[in-house]
Amino acid sequence: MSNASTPADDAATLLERRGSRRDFLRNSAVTALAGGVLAACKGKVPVGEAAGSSQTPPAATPGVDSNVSGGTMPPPAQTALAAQQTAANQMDAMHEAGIKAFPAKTAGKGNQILAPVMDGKTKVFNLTARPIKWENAPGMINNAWAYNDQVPGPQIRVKEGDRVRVVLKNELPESTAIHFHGLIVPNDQDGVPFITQKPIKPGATYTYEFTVSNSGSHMYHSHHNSTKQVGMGLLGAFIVEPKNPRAIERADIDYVMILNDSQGGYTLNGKGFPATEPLVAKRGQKVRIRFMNEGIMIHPMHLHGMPMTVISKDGWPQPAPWKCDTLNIAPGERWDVIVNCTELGTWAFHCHILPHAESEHGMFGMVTALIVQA
Ligand SMILES: [Cu+2]
Repeated sequence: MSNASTPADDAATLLERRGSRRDFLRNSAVTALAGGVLAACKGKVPVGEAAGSSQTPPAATPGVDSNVSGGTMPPPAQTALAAQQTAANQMDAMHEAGIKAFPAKTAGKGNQILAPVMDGKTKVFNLTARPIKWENAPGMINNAWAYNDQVPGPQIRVKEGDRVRVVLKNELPESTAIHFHGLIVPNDQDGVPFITQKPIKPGATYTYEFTVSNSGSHMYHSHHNSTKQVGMGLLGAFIVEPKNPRAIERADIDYVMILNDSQGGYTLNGKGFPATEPLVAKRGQKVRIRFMNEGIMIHPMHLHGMPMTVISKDGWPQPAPWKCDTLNIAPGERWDVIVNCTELGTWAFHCHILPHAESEHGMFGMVTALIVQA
């Protein structure tokens, strides 16, 4: 007889693992919630027991398996189960460590709002593109190309009707150009080398200027050698607030979530879990999330606990708002949703292409959480 466990053993073990995993996620999410970085949440959500404490395997009694009801088990099977439990404990410890580290501190923060310099009534945004080092996840420091030393680049936020000037200084080792993705601009401001302009050479400065006519969640990014340049970080949000907002657009919290999947790995706003930023709201608040995909893959973003109401696609109002819990964000797309934060707790929020979010080593990449506090 081999040491391999029977199908029945496997099923029982699997069920136990699933149960432990549910407890683990629930307990550790709350543990993370109660942790230092989110100290403000302390005491507002019941704190469960530490996840690790439930992972201790039962004491071994030769020939008796306390986890399989009503049965005795020959010694070889018992040995196999003990080995499985040891392996499970090791795997679970890695998962727990990742959750407990969330939200982990890393150097650098992208998507920070860039204040314009006023030139008369024109809002001037100065950008410098250059190579930097960027910490995508704790200890994971990659070469990046960035606008103003941020990945994503600084957030440009203007109002419908504004006159905008973007001045780009190229300190990259190759030519570049900026495309204003989603904005309706004069053709010669569209930022595509050899279609609407010459490439901006290393060391050169180039000026774009236009009046913003369509509101919504837009982007700016390189349109030159773009697989590399956008993949390395030359991208950012370009938000245009409408002159006359719809009632459904009113939100207490406005959150931009830029997805990317290239040189820096799977990231939300330039960071992979556990260095991603949680969304924190009070119960009853409305959160607006502006999804933007600057990557090369689709990412179905799934929010646990509460539906998302889709209000806009690529900046354009939807004919009627519609609800979902998983929203596929394709490259280049922007989707605006409203989450009515009705349910207390820490809710996982992640890409549902699972290899973008979790491995045997635990969660990574496109994972964050919506934390709803009392
Ligand atoms: Cu994904």
